[in-house]
Amino acid sequence: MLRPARLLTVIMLSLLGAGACKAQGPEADTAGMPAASAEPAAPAAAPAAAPMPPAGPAKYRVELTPLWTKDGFPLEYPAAKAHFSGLIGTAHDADYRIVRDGEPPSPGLERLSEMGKHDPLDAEIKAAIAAGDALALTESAALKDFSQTATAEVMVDDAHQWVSLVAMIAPSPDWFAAVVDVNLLENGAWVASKTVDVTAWDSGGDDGVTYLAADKDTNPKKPAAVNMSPHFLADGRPMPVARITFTRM
Ligand SMILES: [Ca+2]
Ligand SMILES: [Ca+2]
Repeated sequence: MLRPARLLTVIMLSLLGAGACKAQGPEADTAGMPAASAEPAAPAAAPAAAPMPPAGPAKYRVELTPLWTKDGFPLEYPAAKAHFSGLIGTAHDADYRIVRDGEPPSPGLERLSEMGKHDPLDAEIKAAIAAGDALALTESAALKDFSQTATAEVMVDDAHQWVSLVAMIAPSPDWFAAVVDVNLLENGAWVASKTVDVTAWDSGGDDGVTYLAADKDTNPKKPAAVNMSPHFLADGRPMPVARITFTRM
């Protein structure tokens, strides 16, 4: 049984509903329809989902905070020399990747991972920019004082929403820190900020197995992969070597 107040509400809503139908009925019935059409009336089209408006270009501040310290990574930690090379990377589409898991490194990624040099990875990124697959080159200075952070800026737009950044873990045979395909577009809008773990990778360009191993070039190149060397594992799982925070500018 409906209580009187509730019953009254139901009646009023019914009347309002009927009024609304009446008000829009004639328009809806005749709009664009021949009066004597023999065709059955087309069912009312569901409102089309509004196309997502473009998010437009955006710029982010990139800040890398190192976690690769002697306390966290005690195995053979090269304390006297430990540093990250300058970050290098770009925002890109699905056709360009700086790092492809399971595929051999480009010459630029191999040299970055072994020597920390941005050349020729910067040229590879510029070629991707020229091809329309990447947006702009991002670089930072090297980070040698781990009480500090490394900073840079990265541009993104609708056609290049994935951000990948790499830096050499130095000294090392061919190990590098990377964030791969970070998506800063959520629900059609650029996030205000996002913090992601930075993972240690092995580029597959050198066979050394310790930080200070002598050069041992790998030929043919091995597939790049997350670094499963014991230097970076805790309980069998890779530990983040840094964190990167993206903050919209
Ligand atoms: Ca290697
Ligand atoms: Ca090599």
